[in-house]
Amino acid sequence: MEKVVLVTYPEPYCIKEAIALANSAGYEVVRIITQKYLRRSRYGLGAGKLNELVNIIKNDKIDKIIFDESLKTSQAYNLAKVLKKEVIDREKLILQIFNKRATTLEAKLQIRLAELKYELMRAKEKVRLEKMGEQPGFYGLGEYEVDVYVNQIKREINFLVKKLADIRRQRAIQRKGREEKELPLISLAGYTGAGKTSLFNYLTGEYLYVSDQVFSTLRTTTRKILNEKNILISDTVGFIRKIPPYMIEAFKSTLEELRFANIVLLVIDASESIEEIETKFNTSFNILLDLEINPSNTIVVFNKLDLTSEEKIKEIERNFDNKGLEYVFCSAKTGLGINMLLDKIRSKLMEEEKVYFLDFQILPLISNTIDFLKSTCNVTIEKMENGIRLKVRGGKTILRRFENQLEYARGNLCIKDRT
Ligand SMILES: Nc1nc2c(ncn2[C@@H]2O[C@H](COP(=O)(O)OP(=O)(O)OP(=O)(O)O)[C@@H](O)[C@H]2O)c(=O)[nH]1
Ligand SMILES: [Mg+2]
Repeated sequence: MEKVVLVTYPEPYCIKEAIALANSAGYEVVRIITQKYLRRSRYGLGAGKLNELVNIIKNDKIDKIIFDESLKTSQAYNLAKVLKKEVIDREKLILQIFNKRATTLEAKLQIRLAELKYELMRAKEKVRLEKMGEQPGFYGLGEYEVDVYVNQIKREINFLVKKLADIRRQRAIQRKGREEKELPLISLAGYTGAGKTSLFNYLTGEYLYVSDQVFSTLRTTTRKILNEKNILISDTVGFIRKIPPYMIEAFKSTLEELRFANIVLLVIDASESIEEIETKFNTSFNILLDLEINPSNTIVVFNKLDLTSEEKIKEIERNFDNKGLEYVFCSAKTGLGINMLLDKIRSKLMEEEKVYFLDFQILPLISNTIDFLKSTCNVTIEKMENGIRLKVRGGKTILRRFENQLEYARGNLCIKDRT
């Protein structure tokens, strides 16, 4: 294993995550340097810390430096010049992990695409620095060659985008087949290490790879939930803080499955500190919103209940009660709480959303029924020219009952009109 110095932020969860990332990429962290602000213009870090780093490299056997933040080309170059060691920034580190884990063609293409985008952003600057003769590599490139180099990257990007679109289309066809059979789909989402795959394995009887390294899962797998009539569940790749937007874009097709799910289970590791739970919840929830997933189709699953104290559970409940989201506690390891989760899934699947147009004439006949709907379902009312538009989200049985009563009332109205 290559030995590295890790430069990161002083917050415990940042340190923990950065070490996990470094280990997943196959590095051994032998020293850690922290600084509150890592985006200084010349070196990312300040002069004092840079000195500390120089001394560590002088005295210890260090192969590389991992910098837990995105570095501009000029910063990476300045650092490499002073330290005489390769510096890997956070983006590159994540790419290396993705590269190690990728097994499917799609995952490999997505990673190549992300790499090219990383490269494209830095290409011009790199060529400029190399032309100044200060960095070895492809020196002597003229303006013309720079264009050739940049165009080459762009061409490969276009090719990959098309190829990935093909693969996505293929998947959409498969998905359509599933939709036509109307099989409800549940998708697992959440921070890496939350226990999505463990939960998937518990619910399906599968044996997918589970580990405490980051990004254990790099592709979507879909199976039937055991003992349920045709409910499908998908395991997906994990989220992480501060993934650069261009990478999210590259991985979108893997996460895309989430958009077509009837229910998204947002899995959170409840055994971590409240601070960490909040941060990870916010990160994951924002990604779901980015993917245009409706919060009312989401169930937050606090996993690792077996490692969570009574006190912690109460604290989490206090924090989440006012968020207006459904949540449940369980353990993918012991199975505790899983029945409750399945109950929630079943009753959510029973829900649907419908819109009714009711003219003013009919309203007095069904006002009690509407009051009942308001007390049990999610109802929005919009006034129209000659009636109201009623949007209702709720249990299927309640909606059917309402429709029957509506039909009955309309029937009565017809009889009254005729007499
Ligand atoms: N004690 C305990 N450990 C759990 C539980 N669920 C998962 N784990 C452990 O947590 C670690 C991460 O589990 P995974 O299922 O791989 O997590 P993941 O969310 O799929 O992670 P990525 O695939 O990296 O996104 C593993 O070491 C699991 O054994 C649980 O309920 N209790
Ligand atoms: Mg997983």
